[in-house]
Amino acid sequence: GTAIINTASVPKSKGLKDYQEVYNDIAEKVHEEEDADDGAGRYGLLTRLAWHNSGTYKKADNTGGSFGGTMIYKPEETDGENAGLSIGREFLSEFMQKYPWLSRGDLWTLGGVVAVQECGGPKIKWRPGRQDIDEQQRVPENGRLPQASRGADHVRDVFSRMGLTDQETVALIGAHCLGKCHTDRSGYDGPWGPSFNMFTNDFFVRLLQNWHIRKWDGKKQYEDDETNSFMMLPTDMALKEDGNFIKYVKQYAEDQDLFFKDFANAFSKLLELGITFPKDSKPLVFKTLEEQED
Ligand code: ZEM
Repeated sequence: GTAIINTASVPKSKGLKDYQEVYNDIAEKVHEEEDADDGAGRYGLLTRLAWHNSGTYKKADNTGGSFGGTMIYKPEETDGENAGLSIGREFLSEFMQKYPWLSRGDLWTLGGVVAVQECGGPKIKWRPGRQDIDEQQRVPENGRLPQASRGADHVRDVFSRMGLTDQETVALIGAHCLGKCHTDRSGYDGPWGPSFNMFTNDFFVRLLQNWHIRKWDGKKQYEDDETNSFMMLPTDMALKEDGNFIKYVKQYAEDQDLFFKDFANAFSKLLELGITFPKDSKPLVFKTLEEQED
C-alpha cells in the first residue's frame, strides 16, 4: 500500500499567543475543577486522554497516533482501554466550540500538556497542526493500547511498536503519579500514591517499596505493605521485575530532575508520533498560569 503521511499544518494567522490563550482557558478550568473526582482533579484524566489519543501509533505503517483525532469513532471510541475518556473529551469540548480552528488532536494533546505543567511537572514542548480525520477511515483497531494485567514483554511489545525505547517507556509510565484507577472504568481501584494531583517522581519511589497482592474480588492488583492504601497495576510491577526496565526505575526514584527531563522529552515525542511537521516548525513552550501572574 501507499505510505501514510500526516502533514501538520497551522492556520496562517495562528502562533504562540493564540495557543497560549487556549492553554490558559484549559488551565483555568482545570484549576476550577481541583475537587473533581474526589480530589484528584482533572490532571490524571487529561494526561491519560493525551496518552491514549497518541498511544495507538504503529511505526511500521505510520497508522494511529494523535494526528487525526480519531477517538470519537468506533472501534477506537468503544475500546475497553478508553473507558472513561469521554469525560475528558467532554471536559475539553467547550474549547472546540470556542476555537473552531483547533483540531481535536491538537486540543487533546494540548490538554495533556496543560495537565502536566499545571500540577508542577516539567515544561512540555508542543507543536500544533494535527488535522481532523473526518471520514471514518484510518481509525485504529482495538488492541493497540497496553493491557494492565500483562507482563514486561507485553509492555515492551506495545511501546516498541510505537518506536519508543525502554527508557522512554519507563519515563512515560511515571505519569502514574497522577490520578487514579476507577472501578467503573478499568475495573482497577485507587491511586498510586497520596500526592495524585502533583507531578513528582513518587511513582518510582513507591514502586521500589514492598507490595502484596490485594485481597478483594476485583482484578489482580497490588497494595502497599505499609499502609494498604495505594495500588500498582501488574504492568507497573513488571517494570521492577525486568532486568532493563528496573535500571530506569531506580534512576528516576533517585533523581527527580532526570525523570522530569526524560519524561518531558518522551511525552513530547509520544504526542507527535507519526506526524510530519514543516521543517521550520518551532516547538512552543507555554507559561503556566502561575508564571503569568504579575
Ligand atoms: Zn496509564 N492507566 N497505563 N499511563 N494512566 C490508568 C490510569 C492512568 C496503563 C493502564 O492500563 C492504566 C501510561 C501507561 C499505562 C495514566 C497515564 C499513563 C488506568 C486506570 C489503567 C488501567 C484507568 C481508570 O480506571 O480510570 C498501562 C497498562 C500502561 C502501560 C503499560 C502512560 C504511558 C501514561 C502517560 C504518559 C494516568 C495519568 C492515569 C490516571 C487517569 C485518571 O483518570 O486519573
